[in-house]
Amino acid sequence: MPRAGSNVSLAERAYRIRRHAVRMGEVQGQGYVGQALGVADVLAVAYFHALRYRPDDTQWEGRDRFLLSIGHYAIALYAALIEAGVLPEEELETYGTDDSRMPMSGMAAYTPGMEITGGSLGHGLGIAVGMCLGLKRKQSDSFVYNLLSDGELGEGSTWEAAMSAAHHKLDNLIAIVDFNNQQADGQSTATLSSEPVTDKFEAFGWHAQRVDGNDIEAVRAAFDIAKALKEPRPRVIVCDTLMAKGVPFLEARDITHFIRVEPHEWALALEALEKGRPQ
Ligand SMILES: Cc1ncc(C[n+]2csc(CCOP(=O)(O)OP(=O)(O)O)c2C)c(N)n1
Ligand SMILES: [Mg+2]
Repeated sequence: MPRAGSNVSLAERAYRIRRHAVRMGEVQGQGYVGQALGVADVLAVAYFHALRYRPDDTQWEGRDRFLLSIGHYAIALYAALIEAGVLPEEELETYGTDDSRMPMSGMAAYTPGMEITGGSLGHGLGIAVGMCLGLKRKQSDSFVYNLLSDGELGEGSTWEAAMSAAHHKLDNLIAIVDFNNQQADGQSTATLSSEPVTDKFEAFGWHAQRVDGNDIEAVRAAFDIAKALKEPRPRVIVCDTLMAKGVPFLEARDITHFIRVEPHEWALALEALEKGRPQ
């Protein structure tokens, strides 16, 4: 469970997740920092409101599984796992270096709390379906969450998994799409549009919601609805997010898939975050 008795707000958690990510970016001088900043609010709600887990026992059988399809978003998950007390904060200094438990692309075998290795895009939802079936067979009440990207909606395997999840009535599956409308070559909607996304999931038999993924209260409400729903079908929450949210000079860039900044600009990014820190 999230740390007992904690009265730290979700907004403060999101701020700290962003700060950890920027500090990791600084270690390497570059990275997928924009994704981490964009999805920080969703991760704060996931790790400090929705998920059931034990920070000191990441293999605990009763945990909810959080599957990161998108290996390049590992920096975002490390930041959340640091904040959740799964990984020590000092370790972020090793991000992306040889023998680190925090490689630039997420590896399940390296990092406690990283359930799958997800760098080859479009496989997370299929793995989630398998896990959901296995958990049901064990009569577990754990949920499987799969964070996938809007770019992954262009993969046929995602839709095969979506069809299969509905066929098997997987009410223990909650997919979260980080819809930042960016993928490597530019806007997702201009590259291969998946719109209207919620209609598509509904047509596949899912319960679908769409929220502003940078509005913590809206995200929290959507997670609550997805968890409480008494319908035998999988659920998806499409979260519209802004790449690099919280650092205006990075938000303003056209291409934010992989960010490089001048050495002195990391301090400016931390200052920008501090300005937006919740009171
Ligand atoms: C199967 C597969 N195809 C292509 C890639 C190369 N690739 C890495 S990230 C990426 C962009 C995918 O879109 P999204 O995850 O939405 O990007 P972001 O929002 O992080 O910019 C691509 C095409 C990959 N990792 N796996
Ligand atoms: Mg994207």
